[in-house]
Amino acid sequence: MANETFIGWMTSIQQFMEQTLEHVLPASECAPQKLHEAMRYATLQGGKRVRPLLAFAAGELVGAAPDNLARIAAAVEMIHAYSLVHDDMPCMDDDVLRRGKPTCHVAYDEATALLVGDALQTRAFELISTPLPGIAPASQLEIVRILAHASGHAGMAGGQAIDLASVGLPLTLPELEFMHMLKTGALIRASVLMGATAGRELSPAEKEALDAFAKRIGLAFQVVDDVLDCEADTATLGKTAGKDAAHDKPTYVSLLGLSEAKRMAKDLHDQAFAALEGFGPQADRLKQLADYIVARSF
Ligand code: GRG
Repeated sequence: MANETFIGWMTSIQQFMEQTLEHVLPASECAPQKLHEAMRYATLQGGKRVRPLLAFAAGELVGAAPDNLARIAAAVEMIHAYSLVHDDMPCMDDDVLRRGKPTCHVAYDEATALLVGDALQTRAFELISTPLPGIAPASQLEIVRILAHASGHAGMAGGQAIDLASVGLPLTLPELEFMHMLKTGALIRASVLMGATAGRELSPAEKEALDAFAKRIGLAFQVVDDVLDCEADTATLGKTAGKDAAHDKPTYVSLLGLSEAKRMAKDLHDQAFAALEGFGPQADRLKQLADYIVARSF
């Protein structure tokens, strides 16, 4: 795949992910039909699949098997999809539009949306705890641990708790960064680290370099998200634009202003690139993804 253009590579991974998710999600014809249909509604045919792409790009760096990466990537995407379903519920962000269509609790109902999140989360862990051919049990256990840590109180759920408690509060830049490192950054970082744990053993220095890349790019993703919330329209984003300001949420734009926030995204992108220097062309896919994450328009 090394000589493929980035767009060609991205499209082929996105298609592979769609097929994988189709396959690992429960069939909507099987009982309980409503839950299964809603799980598929919330996960299939939507989203950029940034986390799977990161897992694949990191996995390619270590020569991981595509079928194992597909399962790892499906698991992280299902955790992400669950987080969006719960985040959109009236008890949290209370939104009606996600990925260009009605949010899960609007299309179904609140109880179903709650269960969709629960069931996507447990299915994700089932997927990566079923033996992954060619991966040593200790490495597989580490993959499970990485995802559990990134999803829970010390990662995404913890970040969401801080976010909910921060509405209307004047957060400092370090406080905002801490929240986003957990809420959005943890799962992005985990995507890279899980992909990288599915192949050849990395040296401690290589692991550190990939981790530095993953942390910077996770934060850059959020800074760009804040900029887009301010600059892009609802139709382009496929979710309600301008919500952060409307809800008096602290963001990189509200703290730094638009041009400084853009400069911060570029600085984080450059730092992410610098972290990969030691890998040479092997890390080109990750660099191309970093370019995409920072330059994206939705
Ligand atoms: C409910 C435990 C729990 C956590 C929710 C991720 C999250 C935490 C909330 C989402 C709120 C939000 C819009 C955060 C900004 C960054 C972000 C995660 C954007 C959505 O991710 P994308 O752009 O979405 O990768 P797609 O649809 O492309 O997959």
